[in-house]
Amino acid sequence: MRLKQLFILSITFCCFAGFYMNPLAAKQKRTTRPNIIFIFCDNLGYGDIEPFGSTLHRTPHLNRMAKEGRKFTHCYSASGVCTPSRAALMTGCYPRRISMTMTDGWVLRPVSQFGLHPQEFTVAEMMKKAGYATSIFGKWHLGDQPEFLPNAQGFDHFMGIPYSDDMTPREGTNWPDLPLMVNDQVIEAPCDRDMLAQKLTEAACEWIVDNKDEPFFLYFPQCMPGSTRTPFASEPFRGKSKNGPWGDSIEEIDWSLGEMVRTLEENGLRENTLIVWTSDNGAPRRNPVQGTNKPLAGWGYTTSEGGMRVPCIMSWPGQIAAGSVCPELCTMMDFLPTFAAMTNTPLPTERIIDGQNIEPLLFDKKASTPYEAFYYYQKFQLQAVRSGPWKLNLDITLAAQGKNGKPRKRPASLFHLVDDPFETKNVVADHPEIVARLEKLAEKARRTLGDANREGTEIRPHGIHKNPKPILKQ
Ligand SMILES: [Ca+2]
Repeated sequence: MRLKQLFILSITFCCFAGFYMNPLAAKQKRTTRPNIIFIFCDNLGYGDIEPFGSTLHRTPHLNRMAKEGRKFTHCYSASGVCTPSRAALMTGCYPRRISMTMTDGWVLRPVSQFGLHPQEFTVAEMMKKAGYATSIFGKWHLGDQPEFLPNAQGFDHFMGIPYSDDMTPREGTNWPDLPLMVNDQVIEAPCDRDMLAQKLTEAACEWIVDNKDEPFFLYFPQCMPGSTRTPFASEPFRGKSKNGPWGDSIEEIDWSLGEMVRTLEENGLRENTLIVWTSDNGAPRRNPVQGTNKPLAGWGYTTSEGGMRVPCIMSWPGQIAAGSVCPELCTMMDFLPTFAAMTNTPLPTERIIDGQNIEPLLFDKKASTPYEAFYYYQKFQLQAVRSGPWKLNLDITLAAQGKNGKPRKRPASLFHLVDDPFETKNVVADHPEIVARLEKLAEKARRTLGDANREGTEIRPHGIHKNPKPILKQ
């Protein structure tokens, strides 16, 4: 009898101890096989959606996602422009490390001889190794020759456009009609850009249903709001927002998220799916103004905060705390190592991966950033460094911009990004010791990753394809 009482007592104690010592024990156990949907918008600004302060665009599905998930308010793209930012997401590396910072200019052009090196290890290849079905629906932009396209970089299935939506035939080029592709076949050229979001969303939802019995990784790089002056949207959204074509396209992107969530729910997959929603770089400067990066300063295509800090929301019911905010620094390079950790998949050891495992930032409210420093590169040039709340814009000469542009000297400036998010107070003269510390961190990056007119010691090449051919409809 006493023994039985003791037994019950100890069981009770263990339960309580377990409950109090490990809050996660009360939740459902986290699987190492979650489905992952990664939605990546093009040029959508920090302040362009309601959860990040927009009062112009209606984004009900993102509002719900933020309410049920976690907002990351200091999440950085590794570049202010498309190709390098996507290269960083795919490889977990600074674009400079894999020589994807400057290939044809700012970004890859159609019929380019350059592309993401086929020997780079992509997040899709990692997910394949973990036993996942993989797909991409949307804009690729890491090379348009066969060995650079998604099917050669770890994706079982590809539907979308090989580069930006504004890269259509123009004088003096051999650029083909913008192709809509399914794997290596062109199914439509020129592609009807108004219908892109609709068609890709519908196909992605079908793919989810077809692959519901195995773990899947679905990468959805939305083509919009994209790079044209008049972003595209289908008829139900065209002319409906309060912000012209820019707003219409964002409201359609929000609808697209809603369709994917609905498909997950209808198939009993929502509890087992992590959704990440973010953008590849900030909204570019336009006249009249289209997108906004408020409350951050600066525009897309630059190393300003508005150019590289992006809205990011993650949601996984029962696992990620609902309605929470993570103000810790994380980057687009972190998803490869994080998904690897989440699925217990070993990463290659023979190469440097710059990203960090940010699993703690997803699941533990008290976790802090693993970064000592984050580096802002523009093409080859290191332009700024962040450590803790401090951003140091380096004392440099900026390359010439535009037709009649001249190189421009830019003196150093220092901002406290938490106390002064809009960067109104340059305190470079007040904190020589912080400047010196950040300068030292910058030098560390210059040595290994390089800088303008300086070769890094630890960089890898991009791919080259001699005699590139345009992608044509057969
Ligand atoms: Ca972009």
